[in-house]
Amino acid sequence: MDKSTKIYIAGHAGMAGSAIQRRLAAAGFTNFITRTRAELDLTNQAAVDEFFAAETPEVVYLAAGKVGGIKANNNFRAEFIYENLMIEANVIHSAWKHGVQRLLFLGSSCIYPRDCAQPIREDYLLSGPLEQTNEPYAVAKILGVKLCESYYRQYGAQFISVMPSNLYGPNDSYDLENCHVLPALIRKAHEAKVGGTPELIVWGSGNPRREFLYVEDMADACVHLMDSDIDHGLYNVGMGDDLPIRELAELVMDVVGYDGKIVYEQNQPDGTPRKLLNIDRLKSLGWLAKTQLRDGIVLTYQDFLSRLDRHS
Ligand code: GFB
Repeated sequence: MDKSTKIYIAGHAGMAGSAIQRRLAAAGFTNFITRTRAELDLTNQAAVDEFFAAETPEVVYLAAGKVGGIKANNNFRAEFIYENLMIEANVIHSAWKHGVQRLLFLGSSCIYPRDCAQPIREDYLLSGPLEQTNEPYAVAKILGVKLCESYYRQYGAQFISVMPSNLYGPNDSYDLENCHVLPALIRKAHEAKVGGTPELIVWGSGNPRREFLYVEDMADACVHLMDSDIDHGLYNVGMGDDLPIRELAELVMDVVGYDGKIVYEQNQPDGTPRKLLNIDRLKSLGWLAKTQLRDGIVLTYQDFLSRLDRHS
């Protein structure tokens, strides 16, 4: 792909979108189009269409959306389904209408059935019922996959879908009520260490298993896919390995340097028991994740500390 290709990154301020922009910039791309939420409301169809007509991007990375951890997904069900489906429908349709050459849509591993065989292959999509805590978000993300597939099958649009496992890394949210488990544990362990608190609260039983992917690796996979000669399809991206939440908590505590006692808050939801992705499809295109979980947590904790410094 030409380094002057005009690239629109929807969601450039978020954890995933900002990592994609950094990765593209490192690869020598320079011609980015970005809009803040205040400048362009992606749930507004007319505004999105006007934007595409005026800017005519050649390539689109669709990393915008309403995201959050298990509790946010469960509590704000209407916002999660409405905002995500509107953003996807508007951006994907306008991208096709205004001649975008290639588009990458970012989803999530929660699109797959709750109790499907592990590791999860791409063709298990729609083979069973979804996990209840995030069903609205998952349905919206499935819609994105099906939009890309439909515009490819009817019009030949080169729209690709990428489903990462649980992401973590720089620029994450640390809002304890609404964020994902890994940033939550970093913040809780850090505050417990600094405050001399003897216990660390972990939601649920600690038994669910999760696969974590460092966001810079996810961005690398996206750029790799967009640079390959595939023109459509659904691709899982993950480490190929998972661990129980109780082991994750121990690992985070070790990195942070806190050795208190873990207390499980059993009235909080566990969510899906396991969602390990099969990554053979992406592997066959010559891509593998580079960042081991411990190394990624060390880097993420450094990012957390640097933001504390900036805000204090
Ligand atoms: O990361 P998380 O919120 O989302 O939670 P999901 C993962 C697991 O960690 C659950 C447990 O079993 C939580 O109960 N957990 C333990 C905690 N302590 C905490 C804590 O302090 N905060 C949080 N947040 N969890 C989300 C989906 O599912 O994953 C989204 O809701 C999306 O749709 C995202 O797919 C990647 O992995 O359960």
